[in-house]
Amino acid sequence: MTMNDFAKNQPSGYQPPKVWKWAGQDGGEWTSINRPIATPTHEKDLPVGEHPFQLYSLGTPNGQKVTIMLEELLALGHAGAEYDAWYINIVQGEQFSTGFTAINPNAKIPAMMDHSTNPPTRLFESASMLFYLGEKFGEFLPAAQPARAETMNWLMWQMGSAPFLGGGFGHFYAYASYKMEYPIDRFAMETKRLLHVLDLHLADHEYLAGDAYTIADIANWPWYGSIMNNAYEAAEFLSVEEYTHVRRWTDQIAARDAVKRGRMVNRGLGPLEGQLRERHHADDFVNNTQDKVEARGGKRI
Ligand SMILES: N[C@@H](CCC(=O)N[C@@H](CS)C(=O)NCC(=O)O)C(=O)O
Repeated sequence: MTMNDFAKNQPSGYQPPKVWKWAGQDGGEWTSINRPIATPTHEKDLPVGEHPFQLYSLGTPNGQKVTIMLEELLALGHAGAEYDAWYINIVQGEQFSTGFTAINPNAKIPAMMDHSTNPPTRLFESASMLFYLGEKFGEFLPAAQPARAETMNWLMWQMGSAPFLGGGFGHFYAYASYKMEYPIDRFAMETKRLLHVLDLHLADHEYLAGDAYTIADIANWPWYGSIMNNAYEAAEFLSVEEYTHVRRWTDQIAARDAVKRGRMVNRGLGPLEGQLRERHHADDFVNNTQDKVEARGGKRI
């Protein structure tokens, strides 16, 4: 370890103990769900609807990737992509049930089952789901090289970079219970570098893998598009409008109907008419948005 001036540590004088112990440490807004262990907290089976795909998720950027992909496939007429989307409240720890961790041992949304296979196939990690769906339906994943490799390059780039945006920048800038200059500087620097990587690439590519819209765009848009649109209320802080090509790509993808639908599914924040907590039928976008469900005293139709 590098030598340091303990008086400058935070809190002042802090020295890491020899062995770290769990003592309910402050994790800002996420304190109640942070745990250093991976065992489930409670017994509970998950509901199963009638469609081939059963999605257990929440409308965060990682959740939106999958609902956008499913809505894009349905828009192309792939009835086999019909799905039930169940709402998992991660703040209340619903991801730690026995039913959920049987699908995703990592206890994070999204988790999904494909019941059209025998036995059913479990899916965890959003990129794994996008790749699985892209292969299964032969869509949004180019068959020919080099476009296929380029799609996978940008898909994996998204998976590697998102923790710096969310767990890094978002956590320290927006969620931590007090502001610390060092991590905010470190992760703002990295977030801006990642935006610049994207901007340079999109300057001469319409989409991430080239001319065609692919799972690489579907994975990246919920993260980088939301940063462009003031996620963590940090658009000004990060000077996002410098990234003009990312702005063009963000707005172009946001205009797609399947994207507009996909980002409503399992959403628990924002205007009630933009939240479709559970999705079981295409009609739910008309009948069961949260404003209408609440006006009926919680009843779905
Ligand atoms: N690499 C995972 C990340 C999933 C993830 O971080 N999910 C978050 C919400 S966006 C979660 O479930 N957090 C709950 C927890 O940490 O307990 C993926 O892309 O699927």
